[in-house]
Amino acid sequence: MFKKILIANRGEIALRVIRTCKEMGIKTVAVYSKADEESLHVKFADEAVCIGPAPSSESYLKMSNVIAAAEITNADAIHPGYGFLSENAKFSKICEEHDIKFIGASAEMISKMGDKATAKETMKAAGVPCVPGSDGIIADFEECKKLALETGYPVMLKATAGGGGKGMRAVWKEEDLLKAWEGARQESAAAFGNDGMYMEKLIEEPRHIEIQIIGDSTGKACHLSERDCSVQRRHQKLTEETPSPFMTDDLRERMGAAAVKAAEFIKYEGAGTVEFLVDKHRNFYFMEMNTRIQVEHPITEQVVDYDLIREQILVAAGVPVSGKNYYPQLHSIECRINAEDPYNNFRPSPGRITNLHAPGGHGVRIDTHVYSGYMIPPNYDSMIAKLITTAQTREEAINKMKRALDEFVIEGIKTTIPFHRQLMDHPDYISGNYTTKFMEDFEMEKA
Ligand code: MV4
Repeated sequence: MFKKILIANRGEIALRVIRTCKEMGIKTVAVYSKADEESLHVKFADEAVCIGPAPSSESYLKMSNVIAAAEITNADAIHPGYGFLSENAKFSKICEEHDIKFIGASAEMISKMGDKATAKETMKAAGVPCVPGSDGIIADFEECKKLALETGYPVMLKATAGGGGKGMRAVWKEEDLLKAWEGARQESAAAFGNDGMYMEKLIEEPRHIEIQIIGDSTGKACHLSERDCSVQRRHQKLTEETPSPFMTDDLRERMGAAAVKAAEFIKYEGAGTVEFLVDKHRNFYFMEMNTRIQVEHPITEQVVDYDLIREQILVAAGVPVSGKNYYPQLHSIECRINAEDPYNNFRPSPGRITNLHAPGGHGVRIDTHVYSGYMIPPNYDSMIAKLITTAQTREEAINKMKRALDEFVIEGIKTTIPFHRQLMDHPDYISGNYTTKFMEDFEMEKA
């Protein structure tokens, strides 16, 4: 078992990993930028190393500095959290070359799943349902035009190096295809240095339902059921829940089995998430595979009573997984509390928290690194806390979320608390009748 783990991240996820390491008797090393000198993860870790100035590119993303911190503290493993270097194949490789265990996927796996067209071809070969469309990358516009006719409009053009909607274009009729093709390729080349495109039949008003999987070093995998992440704004998840209100026992069995098949086919090791698009007829299609722990992992932990970070560390240390699948015994909802103003187009609202009162009580979990007096730096993403409620039924979990949101006081900055409070009163949310289009039509009621 590892003696010392360096956490190459910040904020709530750094705290989350430190907590589990402490429970496992593993020493921890925090890395931090100058802007994070007063952060809790620095205070909670056994050791802390400043790896550079505020900008991520000169600190949390600077691989040489992260590796140097691991070397001087003699850490035997690195947990990357999510974002930053968590899906950076080069970093995974550098860890391997320095004999430091990367608690995540191998460089080959990250590259394979990170290239969306390759990931899809792999899943097709594994027999996982995929959206009809191109076989891999489209060679040129002539082939694009031909494929769109074969697939049938509307179609979705997607960047193979993309994800999160960048370089993606929905095309409803042939006369719009050329402009979409050129626009998507330019956007993808600019964002990723890669203009490779693939095509899919457009799935109208899909739900985003993802399956948590864990694979071990023997090639065995299991699943821990689904998370519904359909409430998103500009491809940023706002709230997630498990079980999905759209799920049936039969669909869960089939999606879980497809995710396990995918993981075992690629001999996936560690925690991963297989994302699916689900249409209104409950057909599901592979969308992407994430080779990291996800922000929303706590709702799964809550309903199956399972520490996913602990499992990641055990698998990385070579311990086999149980192999059994896990099904939700409760209902859990996560609301992402961001330092953003929902009354002003969710624009960022960094600054000092002058007063904070966090909710508590039965079935309320808060994963956060902020505290009264904390100065939220403008350099990093805006999420400052995750409020998670868990109860026997969805109605009770929603009711508990309303009570917890009403109790949650954060003064000195604007937050998305008012948005979540209105969401919990929205008839389409309460009925569970929402898709990825929900936020397009959502309007905040004036304060
Ligand atoms: C789609 C789609 C409809 N049809 N693919 C958005 C980002 C990336 N994860 C893939 N996405 C989509 N792919 C086909 N063939 C609709 C989306 C989509 C979406 C998917 C999940 C969650 C939110 C979304 C918001 C807009 C579009």
